[in-house]
Amino acid sequence: MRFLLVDPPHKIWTILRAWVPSPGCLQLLGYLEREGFDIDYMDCTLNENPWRDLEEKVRTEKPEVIGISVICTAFIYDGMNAANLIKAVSPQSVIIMGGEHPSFMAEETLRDCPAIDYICVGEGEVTLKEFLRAVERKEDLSKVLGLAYLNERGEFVYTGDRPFIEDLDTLPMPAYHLAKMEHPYVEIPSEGRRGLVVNFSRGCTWDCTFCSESAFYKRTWRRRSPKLIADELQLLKEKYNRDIFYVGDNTFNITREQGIGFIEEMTKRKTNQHFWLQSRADLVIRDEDLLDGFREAGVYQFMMGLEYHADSVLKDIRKRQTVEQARKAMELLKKHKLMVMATLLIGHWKETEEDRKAFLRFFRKYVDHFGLNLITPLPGTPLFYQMKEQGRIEDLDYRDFDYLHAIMPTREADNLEQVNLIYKDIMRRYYWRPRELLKLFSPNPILRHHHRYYITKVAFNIMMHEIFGKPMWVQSNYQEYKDYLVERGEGLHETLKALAR
Ligand code: B12
Ligand code: SF4
Repeated sequence: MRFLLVDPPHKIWTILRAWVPSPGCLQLLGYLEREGFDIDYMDCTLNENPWRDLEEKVRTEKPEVIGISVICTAFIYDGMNAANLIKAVSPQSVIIMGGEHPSFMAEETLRDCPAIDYICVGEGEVTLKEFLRAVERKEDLSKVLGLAYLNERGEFVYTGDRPFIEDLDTLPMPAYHLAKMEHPYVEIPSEGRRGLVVNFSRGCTWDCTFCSESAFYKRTWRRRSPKLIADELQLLKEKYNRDIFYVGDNTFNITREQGIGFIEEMTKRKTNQHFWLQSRADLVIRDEDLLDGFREAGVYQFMMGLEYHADSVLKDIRKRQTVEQARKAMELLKKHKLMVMATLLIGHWKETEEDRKAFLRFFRKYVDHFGLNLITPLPGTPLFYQMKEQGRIEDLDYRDFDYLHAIMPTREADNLEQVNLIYKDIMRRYYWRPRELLKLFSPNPILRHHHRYYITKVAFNIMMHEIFGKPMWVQSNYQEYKDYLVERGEGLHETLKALAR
């Protein structure tokens, strides 16, 4: 039985301009391959004609089961469009969708898009394996944990929680050999041509109200052991020439042992690779004695979710961290010659212009890489339910749930356009300062490269767009699904057009 895993066509994020094979998809594929399944993978964003190539492949190969991966809310309509197209050209293929958003919003997704037959709720490996076996043997799917579907009467069925895999070390290496690792889009332009995103752990033990990751993994954390992490990184260096990584783990060093093990392995292997890790201020402080070791092991930057400069807001979003800790962590990183990336959240209900001035004053003193976001009530998070109850969610177009679009007004800015302008204004005030522009000539090559990329490519493009109406950057092979349907013409397209999102 043939299984095709599809990462649907997406518009690449204008800010990052990076595309990488999804670590979750590669992990699923590696697992299924080891279990002996006949698998195939299509990362459509990288295809010359993303929608056409997807349609052609499904039409000619008609795989029995097709999986669609939707890793974030902003991608859900791409996933639904792919499901509709697939169902139209191969009605006999069974479609299963997985990922965070469909897991949290399973019933809504199934009702909005009847082309999707099943949703895998939660972690995918074991559920998908059991699902494929059950489909192959025509067994009762209601016995497979972690599945959601609509039964013959149209009632929503959830088969129950799938327990998490206890030990991530039991998973095989992600299937890099099935990814288009040589494709020119597979890079992280802000970090370098040989950049890649990797992922070695799942979840987080904190419970910030806006965080979908901690909600998805129910406030648990599991990790691969440092030896296997180092094996993967070494493979990526030797076989794929990758040497700079955004490590997607939400909180890399939840335990000190993980950090110590990583430092020992990477120092021993001398692969000369560079890492951007994510952590929390309190953990950076706790591990101060390890910071030199991290740097010597190749870490060049810590990204911390510092969010805001006021303890009252940090308390509201349940950050369980203080402004003083944020300051101390940033100072320590500087002291140990590590770059500081802060992810920050603005657009809080009670926020005022005075707050934003103080916010900028506080963060611009230390931050090398300014990760400004608008607070977003991602489906599945406590914030989503809180805001829904209070009727504050004004934009329900999931495409906008990418932290760059205002979804909720604030007490002061009562329409979303105003909130969007506030965001742009802070970005402008942050980047167009002499001190920031000087970083274009920084002696630190990573910082210099990063700023040249952001200022000369991203910020310049945005400025030209806003002043002269020049188009915003988009990948050259990008095609809106609706445009594809028009181009495609003939019989099916009217039905599909009516369903298109
Ligand atoms: C890699 C990555 C990317 C890549 C995307 C690569 C790709 N091909 O999709 C890049 C760098 C491009 C990216 C961009 C963005 N990302 Co991103 N990204 C990640 C990251 C770091 C890793 C995802 C991953 O592989 N995780 C590991 C695996 C194990 O988890 P998983 O993907 O959930 O997969 C498991 C299950 O969901 C399930 N599953 C998944 N698919 C399928 C399919 C089937 C058929 C089945 C059965 C099961 C199944 O099984 C998998 C294995 O158990 C996560 C953070 C994280 N730690 O997860 C953020 C994350 C997914 N990104 C996020 C966001 C918001 C974005 C952006 C929208 C904006 C931003 N600020 O980054 C942009 C997208 C805009 C755009 N147009 O490009 C959020 C999503 C939040 C949400 N709920 O919407 C996350 C969680 C980060 C965060 N905490 O904020 N991202
Ligand atoms: S610390 Fe980070 S990963 Fe953990 S719950 Fe908070 S936002 Fe999510």
